[in-house]
Amino acid sequence: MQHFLPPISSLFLIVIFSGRILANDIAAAENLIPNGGFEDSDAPSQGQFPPDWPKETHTASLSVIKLEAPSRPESPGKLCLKINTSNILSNAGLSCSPIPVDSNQSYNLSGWIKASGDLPDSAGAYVGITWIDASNKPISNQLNANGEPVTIYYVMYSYQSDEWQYFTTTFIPTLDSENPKSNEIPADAAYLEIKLMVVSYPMPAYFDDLILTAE
Ligand SMILES: [Ca+2]
Repeated sequence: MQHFLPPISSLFLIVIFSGRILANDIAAAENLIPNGGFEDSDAPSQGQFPPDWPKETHTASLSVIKLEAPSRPESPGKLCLKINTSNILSNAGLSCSPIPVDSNQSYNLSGWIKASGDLPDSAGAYVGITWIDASNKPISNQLNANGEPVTIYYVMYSYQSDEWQYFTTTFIPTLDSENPKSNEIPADAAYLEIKLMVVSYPMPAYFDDLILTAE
């Protein structure tokens, strides 16, 4: 009979392990993106900023911003964000409110994106991020081909199919501030802004269930 009873030390380890799983589950539920699932709205609407997504990324793109039902089939919510681009307006997007971050901490960003198929001479739908310093200035660690500061880093790109695609990416504190990598958080970052965009793509794109968690 005693053979089947684990020693006291094993029982103690099992309890500790269970506690850690529970703690991880709770942490996973803490989405740092307000309204990351686009559910905070009275009704589907067009031409309005969703709550907590207050900024356009392109001039005059607000007219094609729409909250639409149904959402992604497996989503816990009912609405998703649709950027309803067309031949008339093929560039549009919006940004969330700046999210306070600690540059010494790692973060995971995940979400779902859906485009409307491949088109010749067109780009597609993008998820981008911008790190912002304590004085609300976008941080740039590199220049583009025209010598202009790059402030948006792209973490997901889609054009193909009508299927929802999942993406997940982890940002870590910068290891070498002289040679920052795209998955590293600049040491002077105080905020993170997430940008959902359609670029040179005259067909709708959809976004849903954006989640940012501290690791
Ligand atoms: Ca949703």
